[in-house]
Amino acid sequence: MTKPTTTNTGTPVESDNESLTAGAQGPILLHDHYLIEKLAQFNRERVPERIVHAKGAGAYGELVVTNDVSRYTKAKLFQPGARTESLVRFSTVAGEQGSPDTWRDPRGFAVKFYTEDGNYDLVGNNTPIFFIKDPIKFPDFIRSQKRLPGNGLRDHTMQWDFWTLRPETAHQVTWLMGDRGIPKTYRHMNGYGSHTYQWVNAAGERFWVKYHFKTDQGSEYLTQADADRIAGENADYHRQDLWEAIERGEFPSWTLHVQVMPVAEAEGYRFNPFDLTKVWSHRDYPLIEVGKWTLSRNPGNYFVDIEQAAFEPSNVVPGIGFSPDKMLLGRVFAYADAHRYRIGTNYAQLPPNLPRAAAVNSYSKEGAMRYSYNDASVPVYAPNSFGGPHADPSLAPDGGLWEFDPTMVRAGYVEHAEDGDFTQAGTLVREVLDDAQRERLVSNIVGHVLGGVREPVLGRVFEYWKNVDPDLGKRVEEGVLAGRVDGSTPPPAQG
Ligand code: HDE
Repeated sequence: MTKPTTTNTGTPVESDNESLTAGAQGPILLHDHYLIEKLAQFNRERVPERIVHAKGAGAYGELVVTNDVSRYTKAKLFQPGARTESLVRFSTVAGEQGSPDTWRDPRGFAVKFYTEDGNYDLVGNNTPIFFIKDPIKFPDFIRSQKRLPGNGLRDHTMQWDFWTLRPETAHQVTWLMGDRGIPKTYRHMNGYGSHTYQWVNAAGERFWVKYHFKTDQGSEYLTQADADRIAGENADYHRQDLWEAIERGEFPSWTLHVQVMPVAEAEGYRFNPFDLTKVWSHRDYPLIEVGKWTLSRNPGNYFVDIEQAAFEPSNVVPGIGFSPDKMLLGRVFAYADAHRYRIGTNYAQLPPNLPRAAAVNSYSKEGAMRYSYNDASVPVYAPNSFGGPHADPSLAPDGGLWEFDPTMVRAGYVEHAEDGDFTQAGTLVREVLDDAQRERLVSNIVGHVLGGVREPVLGRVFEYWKNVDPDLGKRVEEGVLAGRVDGSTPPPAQG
């Protein structure tokens, strides 16, 4: 026996097929409130899509700590043997909600840990670096990757105009134009916290750390040609792959590692350790295993669990803090602001965002759509004489303390010995990629540039790549000028 259809307030309805009219051929009657409820609700089914990372997919899982890193952090979720429920959302960056999963783009790798000290959100990407160093450039950067104001079309000249005028983008663009710019699936890509964070141990000692989720499925990619074909066949290719793998019981997992830098080594390190366009060499700071992170449950409802999921870098827990990374500090403001705009002031009460292992004793109250509230006996102000919650510094997250020169300036980061916009991009090309990977990198760049980059930007593109690596730049220029997507040098002119 199926359940009777009801209105949103539980009243059984007499028909889901015919509106109420005066006679079979007569006008629809205003008091057919069920008809009105259906049409009005339908008009309001969408919340604004994320301004970036609009297209994505997600799942629930668990982190199990397999090593002892307690000498670096007192965070409860990272203690030996700790098990913490988790939610992840993978995503692309520039595309709108209906865009193809297989476009060339960094992938979001947003992880929420439901810890007993509240939610800890590690909101990273599948790349250890990013395009820019200062949050003030973020709106400009994103707009240059999206659509022209006049015709609403995407434009490769606009993209390369921004990239070549902001050379700090070179490391990330080199990474993006390589194989890892189009992962085979969300399961076959690594994840990174990207920023430098701070860990604090029980003795109050501080360490700088970087997070690495190494895929246990192996890092695999799609060629541009395969990705273009799949984009036309199935825009939801990655979302479907993740869902079906978990449905098959083929639970994807990653091994979580950290790099740890003692605070005292930061100032003398060869790269500015807080510059998000740079990595720390694994030779300098080797990976230390933390645990196994496995996804094993699909969302019960995509809109409720994933579209309304709110990840925020500001969600840190005791033992974890921020760092002088300006991009991280900008994000600490921006995400909660985005959530309040996109899914309402009480977004933290929505199912995927509600802490699952910690009580909420905040003095926040009321606001649209609020449905849980403090007991009437709990005061709504602090201080108070009636047993309301009180702040306890000994329990609070360390937030991140560090020494700095307090003089107010607008300036770039302090340059360290080997800093430079092209140094790590060049190292990536010459020391990390093999010949075949370099070949595909050239081909992808040439193909993208041939996709419509005009002067005065085109000349700067060649200079940009020659600054990354002279040979690579030469091959890109020859490939573009010969109009050859494969980046091969043109055969000598016949005759
Ligand atoms: Fe984001 N970013 N971001 N971002 N970002 C958002 O938050 C922002 C940056 C990342 O699956 C937004 O809820 C600023 C770096 C992911 O729900 C927004 C800056 C990294 C997701 C926002 C950055 C990221 C977002 C859009 C420059 C990797 C999707 C909607 C300081 C380390 C999370 C939203 C999800 C989403 C702001 C740069 C990753 C607008 C201001 C760097 C994975 O708030």
